[in-house]
Amino acid sequence: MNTKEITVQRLAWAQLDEAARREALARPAQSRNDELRVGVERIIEAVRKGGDAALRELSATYDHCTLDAIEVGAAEFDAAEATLAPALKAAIHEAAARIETFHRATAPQPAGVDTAPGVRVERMLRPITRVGLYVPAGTAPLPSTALMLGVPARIAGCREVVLCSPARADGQCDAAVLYAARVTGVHKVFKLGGAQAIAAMAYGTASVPGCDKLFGPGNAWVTEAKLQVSSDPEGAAIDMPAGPSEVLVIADAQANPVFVAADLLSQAEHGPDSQVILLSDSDALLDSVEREVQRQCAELPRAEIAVQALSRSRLIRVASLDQAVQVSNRYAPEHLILQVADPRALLNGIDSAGSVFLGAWTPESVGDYCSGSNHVLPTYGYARSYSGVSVASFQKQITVQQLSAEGLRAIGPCTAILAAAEQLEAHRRAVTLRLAALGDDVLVP
Ligand code: HSO
Ligand code: ZN
Repeated sequence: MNTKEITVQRLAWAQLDEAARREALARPAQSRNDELRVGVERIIEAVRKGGDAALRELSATYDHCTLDAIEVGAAEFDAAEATLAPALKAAIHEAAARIETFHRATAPQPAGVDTAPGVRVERMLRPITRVGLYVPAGTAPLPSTALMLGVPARIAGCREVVLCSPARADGQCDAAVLYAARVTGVHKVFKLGGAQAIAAMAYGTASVPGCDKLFGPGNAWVTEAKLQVSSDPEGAAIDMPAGPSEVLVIADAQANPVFVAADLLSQAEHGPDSQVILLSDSDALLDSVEREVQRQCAELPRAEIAVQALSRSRLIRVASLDQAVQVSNRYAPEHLILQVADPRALLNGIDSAGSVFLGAWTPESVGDYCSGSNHVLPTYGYARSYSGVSVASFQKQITVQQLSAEGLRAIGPCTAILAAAEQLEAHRRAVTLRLAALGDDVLVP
């Protein structure tokens, strides 16, 4: 394709006023329009009322496939496996092993401490019982997402792990997605996509178990459905609000423009609404990356998608790398790449980002697949307040406390005084009548 028409906006941060700076870091608008909202409401309603029959109808309408069984059976897993190249199967195992290593090492640990003599306070961890994983399979099926969700769910020990991924028109799911799901030990896989998959996992049908929490990326319909079921107490919790994928690269004069351009394009090829931003203190680097992006983009099979994403992307000249860090924190990118001479020197200043990639030899793709970190990350500025998926996302933290008589003597008066201040007399008495039973003079008010 002719990629000469690629125009990436060039800006100089110092010359922008506040409104222009806001505009420069604005994400492509996510329209939560009425059509989408009402369309998803209808699908959820249909699944709640019609169960499996509704799922078959909706799959015929939206995925153009006729489903006999909604659940993937053992023979289908075997058939899928038989079609895969040995190298791909080995890569899936290799990636799963490193994802497991990192997620085990970073899993929360139980904790306990005496906060006063005779006052023991502990935190124990329990898996969320039933979890639902969504693996998209639109223009690019993502077996890696099955690994990123299935591995931490298994480490957490979730009792029922359900996975949905849309079937193609031939009624089958992507073979690599099925293989990856099996490798992670997911319990049940369903050939379902879109809002109907989310509705099925949130409310349950005869075939699909209802789940306590739903995970994974998806298109606007999936995202809207996740938002709707998460605001219904009878629905399900969700991992995070999701938006289109994005990357912000900070590069200095010594950065290799070929590498920088490749990283920008690897994010741009995800979808037309993906966003890529480059910040540099070097005009020469910005020039050469712009040329490289044109050159490399022309060679990509998904150039058309990348060109659309690039049309909303920005190359921004900053006065210094410190200013680049400030701009990055303000944007709060899903992925942050630091292609600078001393990336660790910038790391201390980073406050908000989903995942950070340091130096010339760390393409973002390795985090997408197999370095071990998770690729389900907060987008759209949610990195200001959310973290990526981890083992903790699949767990509940339950606190436990036990006092001896000595412990109650130590902290009972503090409780009683605070309860009196809040005029909650029953709270106060729950303490004072015990202290009286211990034979203590109850001097607290
Ligand atoms: N970069 C995507 C994840 C992904 N990339 C999957 C390739 N496959 C969002 O973090
Ligand atoms: Zn990616």
